[in-house]
Amino acid sequence: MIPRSHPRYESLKTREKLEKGVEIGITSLNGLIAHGRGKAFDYLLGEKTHSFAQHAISASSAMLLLAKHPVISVNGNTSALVPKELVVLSNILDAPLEVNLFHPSEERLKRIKEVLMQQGAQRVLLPNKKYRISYIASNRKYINPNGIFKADVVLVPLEDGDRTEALIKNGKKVIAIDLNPLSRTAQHATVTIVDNVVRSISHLIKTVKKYKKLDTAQLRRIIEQFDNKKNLKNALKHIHQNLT
Ligand code: PTJ
Repeated sequence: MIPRSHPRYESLKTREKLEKGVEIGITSLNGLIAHGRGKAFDYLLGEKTHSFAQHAISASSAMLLLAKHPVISVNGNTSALVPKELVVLSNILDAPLEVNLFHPSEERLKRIKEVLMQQGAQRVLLPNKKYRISYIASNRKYINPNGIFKADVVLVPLEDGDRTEALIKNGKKVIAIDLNPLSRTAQHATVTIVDNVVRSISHLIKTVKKYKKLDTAQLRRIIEQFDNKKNLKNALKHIHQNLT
């Protein structure tokens, strides 16, 4: 049990959630390594949600609200870290959750679905081996015909590098949440939220709720004003300033 007074309480609680994820069979061991990599970048970012992340969250919210078929992709890390928040977002957007794993495991797919259903998810889709996206060799190529197959916008919080590029080549818009602004995912996404998923997901929920009142023209303007390359440069500038 981690005492609340511990100066690294939040960080240690997050680590504990992933350990539990491994114990209950939803997170892969590789997920722990991925977390460590993310954490290093989080230190460099000062463990805060910065204005560049807020800008990306605004653009993402507008994009998700304008989408015809938005889909939220879930993996072993996000299902352990923010399952409830993913379900809330899915319900507000009426967007299905689709479990998509890099490290293939039928057992993990089932368990992650159970965890999301326990949190009140209405639609949790699993990959169907008859459907796939092109330009990708890994297990992530398999998709669901009612989810990513017909999606125009896919939210991919925290994942390995090759799928974002493939999704874009398959004509999808991709919103990524990634602490590493240099990762392939971050560099290739349509919108990149450089922030910890643990912090940014609640900001995303809040902004989507707020923007639900806006009309199409207002939402389009928010997207038009956003420049992902410039925003990524700001994230890197911030890391550089922190280091010097
Ligand atoms: O459950 P699976 O099999 O689908 O596997 C999921 C992982 C995450 C293990 C898999 O996709 C993987 O190996 O990913 P990578 O290549 O380690 O990339 C993960 C990316 O997420 C890295 O760029 C990390 O910096 C970033 N990251 C890690 N933790 C967080 C994060 N970004 C945002 N919030 C985090 N908490």
